[in-house]
Amino acid sequence: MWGGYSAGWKHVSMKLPGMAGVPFQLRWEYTQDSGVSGSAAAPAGTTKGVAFDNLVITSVHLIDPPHAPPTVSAGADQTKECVGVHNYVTLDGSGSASNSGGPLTYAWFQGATQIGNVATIVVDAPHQATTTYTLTVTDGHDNSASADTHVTIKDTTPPAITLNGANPMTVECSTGYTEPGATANDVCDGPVTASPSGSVVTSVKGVYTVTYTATDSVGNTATKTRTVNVVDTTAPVVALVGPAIIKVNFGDVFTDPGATSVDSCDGNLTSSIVETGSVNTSAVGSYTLTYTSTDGSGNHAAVTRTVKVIYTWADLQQPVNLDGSSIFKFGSTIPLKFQLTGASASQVITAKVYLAKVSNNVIGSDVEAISTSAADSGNTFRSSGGGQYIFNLSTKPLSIGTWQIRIDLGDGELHTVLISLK
Ligand SMILES: [Ca+2]
Ligand SMILES: [Ca+2]
Repeated sequence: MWGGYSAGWKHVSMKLPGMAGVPFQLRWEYTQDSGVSGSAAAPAGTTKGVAFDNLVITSVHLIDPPHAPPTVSAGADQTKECVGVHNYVTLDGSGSASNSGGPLTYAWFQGATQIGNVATIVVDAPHQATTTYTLTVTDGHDNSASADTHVTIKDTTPPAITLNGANPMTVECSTGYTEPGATANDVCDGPVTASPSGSVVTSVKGVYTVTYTATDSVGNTATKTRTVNVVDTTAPVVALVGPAIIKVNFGDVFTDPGATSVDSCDGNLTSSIVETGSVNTSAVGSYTLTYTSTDGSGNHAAVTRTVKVIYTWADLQQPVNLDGSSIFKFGSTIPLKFQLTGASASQVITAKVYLAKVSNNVIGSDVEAISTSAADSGNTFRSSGGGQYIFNLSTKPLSIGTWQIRIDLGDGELHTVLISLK
């Protein structure tokens, strides 16, 4: 602090940091010299001084000690994951300290713009950037100090994808697939697009994968997949070719017209139809043929056909009119005659006749001749050889009116004719 010596004066320079503009007091003790000529001066200006002549300064006591500058802390640098449009971050300057014992004032800056005036502030930090914030603290003696802190907001999180509809999804073969889509949300960016890729061929059974991709604004990409199972639970459609009931004459060759099968998924399955049952045209009766078709997924369907092997005959012969117009005298005997034809003629069959009253009215118009032969008992026709059969029907047990005559050849066919008794 002794700054020099000139013209018999000891120069004293004093720098008191933090005391700018602050009044202070110096006290000193001195011993008057023998000349008794001491004086003092206090020149204006920032450099205060006193001049003493013939003084010996023995001590200097600072009434207000020098003020050390404050300690500033803007807090540690921070890196935060983006959480949306706003990313609020606390800047904590509370670690700053006034080393002069007085209160601190705070000034936060982003660039040249002041953004806060308290120790701890919350800022909305820019997304996907590193921003520098500066804290300047000033104590009551105009001592100030500044420090920077850095806030980095980054997005390292890909969007989250949510599938619409079921996963896995089941689609019936050949019914079509409507893409149900997906949504995606990014924590930082909000809703983003989820685009599907991959195709579903609904006409072909199988397992398909549709991949949905969503990318946020900084290139974080997410994918999610949907499994689409194209299945076939639908049985083929089997259809008869030709009628469901076919009559074939005894002894004839039966040609099976078959059936067709079309499956909505597997296409034409006609060639793989399995037919069960058979027809023997050498034996009259009803036969069932079953046509079963099974698709590649085990779905099956069947249709059946009835084949009736019947005797061929030349119908009831005269005197019975087939149109129901015959009238016979009540109590007479009616000759019922028929002739088997074709291969049937060689057969010996059991043919029976049945009667049922239809009405008390007479509907016939032609009075027929009657048999003079004895009536047959029972109801079984007699064979007279060569496929010719006869039954002399007694009408004595009957009554006046209209009757239905039913002839049963034993082949399941229903042969009826109406006659009138008068
Ligand atoms: Ca993101
Ligand atoms: Ca099918």
